[in-house]
Amino acid sequence: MKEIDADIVNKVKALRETLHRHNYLYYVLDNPEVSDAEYDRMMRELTALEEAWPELYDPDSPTSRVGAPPLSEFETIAHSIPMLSLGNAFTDSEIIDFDRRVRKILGTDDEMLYTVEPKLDGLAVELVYENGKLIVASTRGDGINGEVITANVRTIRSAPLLLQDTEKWSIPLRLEVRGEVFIGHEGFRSLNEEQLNQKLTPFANPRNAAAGSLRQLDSSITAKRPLEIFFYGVGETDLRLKSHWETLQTLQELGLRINPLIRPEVTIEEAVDYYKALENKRHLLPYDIDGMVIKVDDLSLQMKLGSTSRSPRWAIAYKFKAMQETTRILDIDVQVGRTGVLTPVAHLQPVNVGGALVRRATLHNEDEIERKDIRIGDTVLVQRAGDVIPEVVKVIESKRTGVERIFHMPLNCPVCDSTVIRAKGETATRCINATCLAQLKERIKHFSSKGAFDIDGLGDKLVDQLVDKSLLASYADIFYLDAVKLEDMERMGARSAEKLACAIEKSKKIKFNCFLYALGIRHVGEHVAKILAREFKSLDNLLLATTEQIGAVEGAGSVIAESVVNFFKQNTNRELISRIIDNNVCILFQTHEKEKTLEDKVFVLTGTLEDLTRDQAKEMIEAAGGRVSGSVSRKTDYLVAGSSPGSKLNLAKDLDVEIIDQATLQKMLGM
Ligand code: 9MJ
Repeated sequence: MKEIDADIVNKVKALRETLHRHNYLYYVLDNPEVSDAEYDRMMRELTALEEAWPELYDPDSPTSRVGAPPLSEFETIAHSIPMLSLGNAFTDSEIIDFDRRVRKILGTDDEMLYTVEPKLDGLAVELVYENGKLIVASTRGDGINGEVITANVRTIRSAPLLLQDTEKWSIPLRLEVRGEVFIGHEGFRSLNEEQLNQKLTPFANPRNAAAGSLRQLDSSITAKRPLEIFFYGVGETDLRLKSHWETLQTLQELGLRINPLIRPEVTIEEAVDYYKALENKRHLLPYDIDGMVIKVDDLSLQMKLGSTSRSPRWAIAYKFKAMQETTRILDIDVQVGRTGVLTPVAHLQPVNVGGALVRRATLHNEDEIERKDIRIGDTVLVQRAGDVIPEVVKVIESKRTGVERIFHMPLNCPVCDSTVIRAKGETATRCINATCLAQLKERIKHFSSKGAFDIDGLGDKLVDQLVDKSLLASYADIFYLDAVKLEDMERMGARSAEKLACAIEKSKKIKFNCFLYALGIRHVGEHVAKILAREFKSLDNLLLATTEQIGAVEGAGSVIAESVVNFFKQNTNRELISRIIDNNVCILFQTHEKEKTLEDKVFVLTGTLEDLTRDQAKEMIEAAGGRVSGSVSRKTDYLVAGSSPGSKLNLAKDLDVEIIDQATLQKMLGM
């Protein structure tokens, strides 16, 4: 037998202690001190050591536990079938290994078929329905026993109190369903706004907000929280089911919402491809996902595969790269934005967060720095969410050494040196010097950005140069630049000058909403610009509109209305607009609403269409008033089938859903 090295014994002991502490901080206090990635790394290291040295087995090791201990305030209930957590994978080769393992256990060389699902970053729950009625709901707890949170779950709109009676499925006598409770981005934003209004600490992320909301002892508080649920599996049930996909379809039929991005019948290679597609799409989703779950589809094979003490052998979570990491703040400086707002920015010890090197993070404003007690030299948790600027989530106070320095907002603008002001009741500190070059540069960058004039090649560095050399004194001057003037700039050859001049010329045809957004009117972002463009249809109409008329538009309101009217009232702004239009900028106004020919019709897409991507088809259907759903049900009006259709085609045939091809769809769209 191998002799165990004392270093290994100590390492295992230290990892267990650390992980126990982090479990407590995460699950009980909802106040984690390390990133999930760091936690996962430690857990994997401990698991590997324990596997290599079985003599070190300890039933109390953090690896022997499925989840959190139940909270004492709630009653507990035993799950009929343990709610296991999923094993994790982080690379393609670990997924290929998973597939190999599955086939080895099953003793087959045949290709396996899997169902793939986005992995929601929320809290696992189990709901028990008897005779179609929700009777009890519980958290996963430690996997064996969960906390009873029925009253709280009853407040979640997407968790039905009664199952749907369908022709196809008679209501099961007993059904235990499992799913993930979460809070979406929009709900999270408004919840935190409300927390701040009430002078309460905002939640660090949607997951913490969902956890805090679900574990409220007073369910009237939970009722005010924007909790949602997607279902993804069953516990004990008397439904006779053959496959996981059939399970999900059945849940859907019974009125239990499943995620529309779930895909059935994929090979392991297709699963890996779908993971990449999901990772790219991740930031566009209205809720957080932290990976993709791959599940063996055939339930009899799932049974054969069984589980380890920790997780099922028939499923694996392919995690995305972590979006949170810890690092140190080296310094804090201040940036001036296009509206003169001073934003403190942290310079970080560079750190890889979810595959991108992060060097800077926004600290938002003075109040945020004070609230989070962020100091120069602090070790902090940084977070990146999609395309959003990285931000500091919290300070790791235990890493403080005493040399950290408190940051103070400057009294003067760091660019033009004029005195800055912070109005009463506002969080923002502003430079109000209208001729401040920092503001001008930012306004021009906004004007030429995507979603506005979208001028290819007019990058930030070039704008800085053009302003510094007095070639741009306003955004209207862009249209008075030419290749000759541009060629004089640093790192600008004749060809790139010519290309940029062409891009400027091309940008002169602009949709009204993009034009409005480009002007940089306070409170008029892309969304509001679209609303205003749709409502007022032309620039003249909007110029003539009163505060009341604009304020009455749904989605606008008095703050926006006042800002728009004030903007157009100022002569300098009117002159800018005239100079833009005088130089042949052509604003494209939408003259008539597209006919909503497919109003309320539900479409499902399957297979590869001839020359449309699914996203293009979806956009066209939605523009005509239709809806695109991810799965076929009785509510589906049309299944659009391309080549190599999936199982949706058979289901559509079973349910008598009309099946059409791309050409028919295009005809319906009047193309
Ligand atoms: C999440 N979190 O979205 C499972 N999950 O299946 C999905 N979790 C799961 N499936 C078995 N989609 C255990 C956990």
